[in-house]
Parts: sequence; structure tokens; C-alpha cells
Amino acid sequence: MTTHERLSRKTLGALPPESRPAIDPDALRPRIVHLGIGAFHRAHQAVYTEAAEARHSAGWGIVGVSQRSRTVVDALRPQDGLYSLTLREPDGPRTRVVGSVTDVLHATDDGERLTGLIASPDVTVITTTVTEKGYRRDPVGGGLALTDPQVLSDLAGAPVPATVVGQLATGLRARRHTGAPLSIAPCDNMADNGQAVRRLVLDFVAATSWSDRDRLLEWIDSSIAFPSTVVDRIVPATTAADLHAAEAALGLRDEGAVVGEPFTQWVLQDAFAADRPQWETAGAQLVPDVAPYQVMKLRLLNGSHSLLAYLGMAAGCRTVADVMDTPWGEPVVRAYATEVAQSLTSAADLDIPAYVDSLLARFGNHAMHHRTEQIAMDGSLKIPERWLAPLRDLRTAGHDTPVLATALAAWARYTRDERIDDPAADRLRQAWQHHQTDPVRELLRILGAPELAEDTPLVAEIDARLHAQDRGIEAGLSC
Ligand code: CS2
Repeated sequence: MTTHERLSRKTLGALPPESRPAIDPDALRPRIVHLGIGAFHRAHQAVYTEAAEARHSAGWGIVGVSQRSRTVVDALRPQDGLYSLTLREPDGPRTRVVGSVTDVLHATDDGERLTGLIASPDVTVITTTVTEKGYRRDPVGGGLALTDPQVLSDLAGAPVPATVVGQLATGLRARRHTGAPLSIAPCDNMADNGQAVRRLVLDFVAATSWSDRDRLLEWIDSSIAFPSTVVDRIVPATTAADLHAAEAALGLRDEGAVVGEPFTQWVLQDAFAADRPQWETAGAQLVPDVAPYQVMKLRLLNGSHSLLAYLGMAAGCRTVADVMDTPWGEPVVRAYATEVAQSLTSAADLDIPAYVDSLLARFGNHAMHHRTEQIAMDGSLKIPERWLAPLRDLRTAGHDTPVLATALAAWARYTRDERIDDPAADRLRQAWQHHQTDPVRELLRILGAPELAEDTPLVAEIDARLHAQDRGIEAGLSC
């Protein structure tokens, strides 16, 4: 394959007309700071912002900030923030360039610029996608993990904060002098993510020895909004083959290409403190309370995703669609959804059976190549939101929870592998080494659920299902 020129503002004219951005990037200025410029943001919020900008021309440009990876900075900076999104449509892929990201920073290499941007009155929205582990929450109470070494280092006055919450607090401290209100809209899969992040920022400021600490706490309380949001689009990690395919479609080399499914949803709490793009004209839903949408998505979509990931890995399935091809894939999602749906409160415009049908179709999309291993990572932080919340509700209401027990057994089985990718990997390993008679209880404690660890019938059921899965694998449960 010939190597093409690199995508950038200069080479935009070489793109096929149908692949050009919907807006003129030169007409944008930094008005949004996004923390966590991974594939998900590029395939989701950045696309809504571009579509809203195409309608209203208000100059909404996004400065994307990478927390750790320099690869994404090296990919996007020479491209002036431009990248392509390929949607895996049923009738074939469609690739086009998204124009809303105008600059890319690295959170610590460019720490001062980041603080300056958060303080700039021209920036009125901050969004975040830093994954569950990026927030450094205490798994038990949900507050800031004040024993986390990086949180401690930021609190001790590290020259540039390494944690997201430290970056937000430092930026807000600088911003207070301008008095300009701001909205911080988290876009990670956490229930009540706005309130969760508000609490973390307040915890951080309260734990500093800053002389203006009390005034800053009051100002955050009065001037900063933390709307909750629900985001949805399946976006697998980009592969080398995806980069080649994007290059072939564009006629330009794009090191920042992302792929996603056609489906997309963004529900935002209508509680912003300052100017924001008119995302509602781009298909987003602005609602007074996101909780019913949030809980349904976390428990049904993300919850069944995790179930398929752990069961699928046990059976040797590489992708979610491979699991859906097995004779047990669809029945297990349906059984899971039937059980978990009993924990959902119905809301007027939520049609749970239709939602489950659409999930099955989305999971079965072979063009996505969504690896079970990608979803399985960081389970210790994902599972409490996805499974433990409904498990607690259902047990309190006296329901049986056989499918959730199966799910927890599949995760427990997965944690027996030495090579797992999880921030609690060391503790999970120790649970198997030091608690050989009762590892499941210890695993539940690690998930922040000491009360479930004392629920003897539940623990016995998880144990029994774990052994059944071992026997199933031995008997040839396969993909
Ligand atoms: C997935 C999510 O990796 C995971 O844990 O469950 O990333 C999922 O694909 C998205 O939340 C879909 O909106």
C-alpha cells in the first residue's frame, strides 16, 4: 500500500467531498476542554459538538487533553486535532473526518496550559472520559481515595497535578479570580457521575492546605455546575487494520482514526451554569433527571457486556459478536436482562423490551470486532456500578438472583488468572492465594461490598456456579 500524506488542515482539500468535516476548523476557538481524549470521546461527544456547531456556528472548539498516553498527542497534534470516524453501518463502513478538536495537550507535559485553559472565561464547558479508574474514588464510600499515592502527591503540591481531580481543582482555583461560572460534565459510565465528580473535587480542595481553600469551596458550590450525563456508543480500540482502512477511504494517512457503531445516544442533565453548544439540535437529550436512563444503560447494556466478556473469555470467544453466535449467547443476555429489569423503575419514555432487543442486535454486529478482553479490564471498578447496584436492590426486595450469581462467578473465575488488567490486580491475586477457603467473600470485599460478603446464601451460590463453570469448560463449553 502506498503511504499517503498525513491528514491535517493543510491537506483537507484532498479528501473526497463526502469525507470532509461538517465545519470549518479555522472558525473555532477553544471553548471546551475535554479531559481524556481517547477513542470514545472522538467517536461521541466531539461528533455531537461538531453537528451542533454546523447548525449554529458559535465557534465551539475542543481542546483534548490526554491523561497519560503521548501516542494520542503524537497522532493528533501533527494533524491539527483532525481525525476520522468510521461508522460500521450495516451496508458497509462510512469514513469521514471530524473537525471539532482544535488542539491536543498532555495533562502533565502541558500542565500550565491546561490550568490556564480551565481558568479562561472563554472556556465554559469541561467534559471528561477518563474511565472509572481515572477518578480515584474510594470503592467503599465513593469519596476521593485519600490514600492513593498520586492523590497524595497532588495534595502535597506536585508542580503539575497528575490526577484528573487535581487538575480540575487547580484549574478552578485559578479560575475563581475571574468569577466566571463553568460546567463540568463527566461522561464516564458511573451512576450520578455529575454529583460523584463534584464530591471528588470538593474532597480534594478540602484536603489541601491552600490559603483560599474555604473561599474556593464556596465558589465551586455557587458557580460550578456538575451536570450528570449518560453516553452510549460502542467504540472498540482502533487496530492497525482500521488505520489502513481509514487511509484507503480518505486517501490520507490518519494516525488518530477511530471506529464505532452507528448507534449513538447522549442524555444530559439540563443543569448547566454557563454557555454550552446546542447539543440538543444534534440529537442529544437534555432532561431534568438522567437517573432512569443512566441506571438502565449501566445495568442492562454495560452489565450484560461484562457478563458476555467474562463468560466469553472462559469459553475462548475473542469478540462480543462471537459470543452472540454461540447457542448460549442470546439466552444468557435475555435471562440477565429479565432478572435485572426487575430492579429498574419504569420511566415514561423507556421501553425496556425494545431496549433489550436493540442491545442484542448491537452486540451481534460482527463488523465491530469488539474484544471481550477490552471489556473485561478494570472489572473491580465496573462491576459495582453494573451488577452490585441491581444485586443489592433485588436481594433487598427478596428476589432470587441466579444470573447475577453466574455473572459474579464468571468474573471470579477470570480473576484467578495471573495476567488480569485491573487496578486491584494485586489484591485480587492475594484473595486467591491467602483466602483459599473463601476467596469469593474476599473478592466481594474488594468490590466494596462487605455486606454482600456476609450474605452466606449468595456466596454459596456464586461458589456453586463457579464450580459449575469449571466443569462446563472441562466438558467443552466453547465458542
Ligand atoms: C464497555 C463500554 O468496555 C466496556 O466496559 O461496556 O465501553 C461500552 O461499550 C460503552 O459504555 C457503550 O456505550
